[in-house]
Amino acid sequence: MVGKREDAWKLGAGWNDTFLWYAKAVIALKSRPVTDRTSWRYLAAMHQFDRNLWIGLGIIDKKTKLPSASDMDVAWNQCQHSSFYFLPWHRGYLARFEEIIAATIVSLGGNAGWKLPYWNYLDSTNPNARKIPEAFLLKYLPDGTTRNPLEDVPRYGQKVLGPEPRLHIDDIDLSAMDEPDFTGSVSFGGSKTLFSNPDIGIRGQLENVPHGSVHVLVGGARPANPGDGYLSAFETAGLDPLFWLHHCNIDRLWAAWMIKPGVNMEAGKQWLDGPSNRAFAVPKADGSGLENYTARDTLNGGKFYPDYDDLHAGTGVAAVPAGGQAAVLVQGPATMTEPKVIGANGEKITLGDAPVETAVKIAPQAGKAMVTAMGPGAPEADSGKRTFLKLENIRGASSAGGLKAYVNAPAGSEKDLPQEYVAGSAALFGLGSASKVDGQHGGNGITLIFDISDLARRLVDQGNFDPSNIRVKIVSAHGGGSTNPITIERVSVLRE
Ligand SMILES: [Cu+2]
Repeated sequence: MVGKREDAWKLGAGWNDTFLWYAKAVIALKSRPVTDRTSWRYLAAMHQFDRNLWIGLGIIDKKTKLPSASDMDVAWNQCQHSSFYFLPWHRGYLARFEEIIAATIVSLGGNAGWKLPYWNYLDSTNPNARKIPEAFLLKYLPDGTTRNPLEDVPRYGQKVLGPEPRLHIDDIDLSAMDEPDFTGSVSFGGSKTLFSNPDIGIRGQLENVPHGSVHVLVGGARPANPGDGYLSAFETAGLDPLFWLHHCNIDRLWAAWMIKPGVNMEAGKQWLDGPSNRAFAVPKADGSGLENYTARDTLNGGKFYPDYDDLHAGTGVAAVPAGGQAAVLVQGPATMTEPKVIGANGEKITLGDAPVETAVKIAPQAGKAMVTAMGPGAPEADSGKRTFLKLENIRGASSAGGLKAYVNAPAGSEKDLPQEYVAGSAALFGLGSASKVDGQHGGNGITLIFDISDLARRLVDQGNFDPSNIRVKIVSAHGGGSTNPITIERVSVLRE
């Protein structure tokens, strides 16, 4: 036990001290009533709560006494997704969770200073990196009779992370780390929004991959209703002890991105002091009340600023050579101009098991300008411009699905569609929650943006790019229990 958060795979095989104490603390938190702010279920409901779903899954029953209405209004259903608040909200949530676990370990007779480990799945130097850490797969604690709470949770997906063709989800990677801007519709951290629960903005690239992918790849689904594994849905994700290690790595990727040369961090008051329409809240570490925080509290010098043992392994961020200059954090307006819609398809589309094709039409003048700008001998000034495919307001009932989009691919069934035409693929983590219509909101669903700059240039070079007829083919799969189709309100092409 040290003062920094460490790589889960470097703590020792099987039942190392960190995981054994974590397991004991989880058992203690699970035994607390849901009205207790330091209980396992209260903490998970802060992410998202659905009473009927929880009753259906046996997490509570119809008679379970819930916290007061004011407690639930302030602290439950807070998770921030599709927003530039995604990273800071989760950072505060993780930090307080870690403190509660650490305090519980002390009360059970363990040492002070327990730190949340991170699951460093993209560390290419570790052959085990993509495997779920061992302690989360063992059925019993070392005594051989106590059920292991780190394993005893519905997971129907992968035990070793990789592509999932059945769900049309490509392999996870670190491409999000290349986004220079924290904020924007195409960005590292997400678009500028108010309190984003339910989802109201556009997901940052990190929130999509690896974040959303790992949720769905591990959570998976079973053929039943409700069928999503706990990690696959907002309402149950926090009930899986692995959730916290996954998010710890996402949080570390943010910390690593911050030391990359040239990145452009958000510095506006709406982000630093927001959201203005509803404050973030966590329980006090002893559960005696609630306490507010802002994104500012999650930055260097703030009460929730984390300390990691390493920001280089598995982050793609190079270490500064000895004697070299560390990057200086830039704070200011985004470096990228917001891309503009230059063409869209005509109608809402409904996805099924077979690929669905829709045509995006760009007006003649804009189309001609685009092809000229991208083609051979293109004007220098245009070479850095990016082109995007936007899938707007994707809606569906299950969260454990995925989709993949192709541009101008040849005719054929999905297995014949070559990878070279892929515009992007994504897990649809939280789709069910984001699509829900209730009294207060209409359910915007999820909006995804894929960078198709290279693909579009290649298609122009091949003479396979008619701006008046860009053929977008989309395949999708939803979780086991749902029979409702996935729909997409509009498909558009954007240019910087
Ligand atoms: Cu998450």
